[in-house]
Amino acid sequence: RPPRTVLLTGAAGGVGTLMRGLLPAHGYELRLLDRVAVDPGPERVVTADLADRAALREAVRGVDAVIHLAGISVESTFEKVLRANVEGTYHLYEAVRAEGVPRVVFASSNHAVGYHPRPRHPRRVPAGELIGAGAAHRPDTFYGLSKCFGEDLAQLYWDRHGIETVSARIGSCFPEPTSVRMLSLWLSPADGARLFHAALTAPDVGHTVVYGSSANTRLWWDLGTARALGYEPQDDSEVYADKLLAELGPDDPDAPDQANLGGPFCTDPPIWPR
Ligand code: NAI
Ligand code: 15L
Repeated sequence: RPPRTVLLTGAAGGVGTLMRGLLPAHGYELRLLDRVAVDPGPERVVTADLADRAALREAVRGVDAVIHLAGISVESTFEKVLRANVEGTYHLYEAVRAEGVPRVVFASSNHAVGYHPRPRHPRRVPAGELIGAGAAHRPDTFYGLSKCFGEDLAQLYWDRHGIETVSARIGSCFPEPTSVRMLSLWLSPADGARLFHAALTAPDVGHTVVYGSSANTRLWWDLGTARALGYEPQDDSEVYADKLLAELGPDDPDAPDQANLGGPFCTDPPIWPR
């Protein structure tokens, strides 16, 4: 039967709040988990940290799938990333395994492959030059490294335990693109919900890696594996291009903070221990 009850972790965050609003129209009954309080609503809510194994077991009990968004979502100290994204994602998968949940959709990130040079075309990139889902991990931060770990953890739990995952390397999921780089990465909230719906319902995904973006004219990566799940993006960031380019000017593919997929994550002062 198609999945119906879905646990949304990280439900209080930006993407979680957007998906909480949009996924019920695709037929889902959501359960929400976050370590901070979520705005009250009709859903069952679990306020717990990913370190709380007992709470995770209870939260996933009886759901058809989990959309795993919870965690640190930008660069941070190694210790914080380790705790929330590495250990936290492991605890989530252990709960999923113990309770027999068949599928997870994992919010990976473009920063798992952030040090790949970006295509240099100023606008439409020829299909043959798009970055593929098989691109090697090239994390640009401890944060990106934790997403590489999450993808590998998902592969292990598929190979060892038969738990399916779609790892979605999300570009930038916000109501609107706000930088020239985001013209290439943008995942509109409505397309985000379409992508999660496809990832929840496609048959036999095993562990599949997809990029999460809208059908942007300036896309840098190949949406082929996402489309193969049934994802049909409807939006294109190009409608924002004139305004953003007039305000900000074109990006320079030779500038160190714009030369790679991960953009400024590749050059932001890292949070190394002293
Ligand atoms: P966010 O930072 O707004 O939300 C993350 C949520 O996770 C927060 O509500 C936070 O309280 C919760 N959380 C953090 N650590 C936790 C823990 N230990 N236990 C329980 N809850 C915890 O991030 P956003 O933008 O909503 O992103 C959601 C997910 O998607 C993240 O995993 C992020 O890495 C990923 N992603 C987001 C992108 C975007 O464009 N927004 C792009 C690529 C990936
Ligand atoms: C991410 O992985 C972050 O979670 C999000 O906040 C954005 O920074 C996004 O990548 C991006 O690259 O724009």
